[in-house]
Amino acid sequence: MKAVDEFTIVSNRLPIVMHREDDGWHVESGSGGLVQAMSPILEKLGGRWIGWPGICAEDGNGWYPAIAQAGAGFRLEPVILTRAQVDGFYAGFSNSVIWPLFHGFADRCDFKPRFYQTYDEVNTRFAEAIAPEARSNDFLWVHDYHLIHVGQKLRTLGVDARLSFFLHIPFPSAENYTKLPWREEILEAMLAYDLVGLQTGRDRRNLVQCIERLMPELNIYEIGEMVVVEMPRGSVQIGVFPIGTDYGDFSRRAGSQAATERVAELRREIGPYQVLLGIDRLDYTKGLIERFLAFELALDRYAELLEQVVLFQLVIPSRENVPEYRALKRELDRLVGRINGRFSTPSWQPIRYLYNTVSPPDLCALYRLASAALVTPLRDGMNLVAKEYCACQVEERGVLVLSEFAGAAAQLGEGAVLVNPYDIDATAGAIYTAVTMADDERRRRMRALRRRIKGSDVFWWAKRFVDAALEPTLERQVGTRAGPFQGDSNGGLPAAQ
Ligand code: GDG
Repeated sequence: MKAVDEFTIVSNRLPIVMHREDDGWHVESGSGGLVQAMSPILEKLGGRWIGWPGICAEDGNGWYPAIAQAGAGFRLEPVILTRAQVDGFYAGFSNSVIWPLFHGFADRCDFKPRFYQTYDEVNTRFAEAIAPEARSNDFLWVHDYHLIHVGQKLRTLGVDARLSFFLHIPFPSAENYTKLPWREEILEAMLAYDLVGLQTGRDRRNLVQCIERLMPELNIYEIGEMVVVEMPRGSVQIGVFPIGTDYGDFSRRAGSQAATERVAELRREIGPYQVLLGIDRLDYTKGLIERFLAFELALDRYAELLEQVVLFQLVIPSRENVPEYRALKRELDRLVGRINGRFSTPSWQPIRYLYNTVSPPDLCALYRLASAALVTPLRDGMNLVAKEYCACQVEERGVLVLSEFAGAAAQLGEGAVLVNPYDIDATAGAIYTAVTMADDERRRRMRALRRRIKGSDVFWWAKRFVDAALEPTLERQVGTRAGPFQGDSNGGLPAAQ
């Protein structure tokens, strides 16, 4: 394997949250899937993390000393953007074009040309921040849909390090992707990396179909676990790398004495009911409306659930400056009010709804306490909540109700109760199945899920990705025959993808 001088992680947000108080700026560690996944790895390996700190050029630079002191075992390098850049790049192109399109919601896209221009400009800013310190032997790993163009910009700036990219969200079908006015530009930018990683085999099939359709002159074939696309400057590998969670940490925390005490406290606060748990960022892709409707239908249909179950739904505030998200929040508030109004009794309220974040210890205690987790997104790259829930189920009594449209379903389909979240009727039935499932079946399913999640945790994921980037299939397999791309590979992973 090639020696690496330095690891560099690049993502839209630095893994911190900054806030100003009377005595100056303060830094806290951030939340979200990417932070959960990357922090332990960089803490272990050292290096630098480059990203936007969440504050704008207009806020002055009094925050700088606070950032310089933060970062556990790695350097944090902020990319400063103006408010207008953040608007066009983050709220605009990233979250009003790529996010909806890649999750299959083309009619929610706002294809304003100025959004794309700002996206391109901000990606250039990122590349300019990275390039001066980048060396040939560095490992540069760019994350997610906000920064697809960074690799191409780095090449233009003469950076010759190996460049890798991982897409945390789904890659859409060619039918949806080709609606994008900048479809060639985005695809060309993805093919400027040496390695492109996707969450599932389905995402990779979609990407390859888009390349075949929009760039028919390119040669595409399969070697080992990788799909290889030959580009004029060299070949690009496209791999399937389902992201995992830090299983060991979650299960240790959930099994601790502190968690046992917190579970008992929560039990006293919530009451003697079976807890159905939902934990999601505020987002229309997470299927929250459909989930509440399914829960309402279950209460209507199965009288034995009344005064027996509580849906504990935590919604994490997110993207509140995007109008779509504000409208979704209003709709959720209305729906929760209606359902609680319809079914509550003096001693029981069917939905406990928190629009907030909780501390990591509380998160683990909730995961351990819940009889079932409702993870029912309409589309999701992976969904780490599904995996964290199982990691924390140390007593192996919980049931995972999982959408077939979450990337996690490709790995966890056998142990989970799979649902089509658009089918409100069937989801209501799945809720009933979960609540009434016999103990031995719960244990059998949860044990299988935990084994699977433990064996493909976040460190397994990162190692597979880094190995693939530093020792590409083409070098590892000199002499083996390459086959044409068949379109049905699951990337060498054991489960159907
Ligand atoms: C993207 C993709 C993909 C949530 N609430 C609290 C809290 N969290 C943490 C969870 C979990 C993370 O946030 C959410 O991760 P997800 O995977 O569910 O979703 P996205 O944020 O949309 O992430 C997704 C992921 O990237 C990784 O590739 O799986 O498909 O959309 O880790 O634990 N943490 C704390 N308090 C909370 O209140 N401490």
